[in-house]
Amino acid sequence: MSFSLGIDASTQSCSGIVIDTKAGKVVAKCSINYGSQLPHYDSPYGFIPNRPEGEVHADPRLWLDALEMLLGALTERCDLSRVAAISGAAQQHGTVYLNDSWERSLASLNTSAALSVQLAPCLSRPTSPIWLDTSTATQCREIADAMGGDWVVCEKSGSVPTERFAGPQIRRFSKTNTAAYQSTTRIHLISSFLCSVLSGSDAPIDIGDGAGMNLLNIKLRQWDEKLVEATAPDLHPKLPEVVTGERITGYISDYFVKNYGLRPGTPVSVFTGDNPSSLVGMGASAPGKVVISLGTSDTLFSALSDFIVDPSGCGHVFGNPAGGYLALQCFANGSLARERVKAHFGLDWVAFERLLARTPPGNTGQLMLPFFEPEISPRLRLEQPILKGTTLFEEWGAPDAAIRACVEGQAINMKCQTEWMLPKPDEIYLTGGASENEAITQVFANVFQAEMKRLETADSVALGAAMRAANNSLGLTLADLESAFCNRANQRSTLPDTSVKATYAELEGAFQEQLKACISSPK
Ligand code: XUL
Repeated sequence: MSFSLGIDASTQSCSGIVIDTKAGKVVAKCSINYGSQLPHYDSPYGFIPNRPEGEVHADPRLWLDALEMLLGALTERCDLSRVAAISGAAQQHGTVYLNDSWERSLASLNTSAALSVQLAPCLSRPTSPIWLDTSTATQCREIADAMGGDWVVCEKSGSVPTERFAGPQIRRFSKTNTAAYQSTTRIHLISSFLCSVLSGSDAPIDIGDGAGMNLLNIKLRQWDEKLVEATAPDLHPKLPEVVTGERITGYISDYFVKNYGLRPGTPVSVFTGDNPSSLVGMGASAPGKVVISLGTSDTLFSALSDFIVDPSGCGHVFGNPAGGYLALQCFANGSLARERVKAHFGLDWVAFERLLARTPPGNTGQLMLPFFEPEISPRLRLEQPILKGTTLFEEWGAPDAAIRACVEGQAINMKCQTEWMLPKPDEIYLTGGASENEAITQVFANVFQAEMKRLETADSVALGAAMRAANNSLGLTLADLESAFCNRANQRSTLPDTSVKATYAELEGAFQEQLKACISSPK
């Protein structure tokens, strides 16, 4: 038995990968897109659009249906009874609120009804705030005040109180819907919620994802009593246990044995967040390597051996599932912004890439602050992106220049915001859906003036989960798994064009000036 299954429940889709650890091969992979394959949830990008006050919520039943569709699709591609280890990862920060029927329901699932139907009555809050939610500025301030300031919270939890993080979200719920909060007996992250469902019993939270809550003392690896108290009343008993990444949380629930042919007794390892999982899947869990992931959110992250913090307060330190820390910067305007520009001009990805490739690096000085959604790095809420250049360009009349300005703006902003983390890297590992796009990859190589290396698969989150499961349950080391699945020899590499270095230094200066003007005079 050498197969390992990794699951990635991300913002817009749920993906899975099955690896054969003996043969060193990917056996099957598949992805379910929430918007197109579960359209009745009215969540085209994986969340419910147009909620008030910066709220961004998703329906947890959507994740359950997608998980079932994914496993169904995988049974058509491989024999799931050969899977001997399972783990997973989910978009970070989102919280799921459950009542006292939760554990009973998990233990007594009926194999002939959908999970989404059977577990719906356990939800004490019908929808879950996710990482795009920016509704908790007041609660962040209140938590900081109660703790003695932002930096006290940051020193303990690895981040200043942050709007999308679980703690401020829980506080807001406890204030705005006190009765429902009181009837909540368990609050899970999306990762630990799905891990519980797979293992048929209430699962712990791992330190990788748990660090994205403003509740954990990241150095002591346990809930911080003061933070927990400052967040909401009677919160401690509602939180699951915190564990490190090597914990087996249980064995596959009978529901999945009967419905999807998984083998009884298959161990399930604690789930983690998508970014910590991607760190493992990229073969970058040892310090010294930098990963950029171009997904719904764009992120840049790197394993750290020592605890450091971002002086701007926008960056984060999480736990590394392989031990030590993980420094991360998240950009809300990742794929969502690229998709908005693409949709604005009615293009597909092929045309987007063609137009991007035919425009010159530096875009003849035309630039965009590409923030459609409230941005978190830096914190900035624009009504629409800011464009600076010719009149035609500023009026959105030049599709090719607008596309280049969007991607260059994303890359330049990422470079500027992450300088606290590391000295200039010479090579960067690139992953996520948009890393498949050659023209986008070239822009990132040129802006960072660094070689971009990509694995054969862009599914590093699901791969990282499968590798972690194999490490925990099949007696394989992460180093062995890395050499089999993150094979450097098969990496595709994109070199920077050194002749455009000065062009980008100039554009970066102009970009910074525009940014400063917006931050000092917010709209
Ligand atoms: C990280 C973050 C996002 C989500 C969704 O802090 O908010 O990257 O994990 O991918």
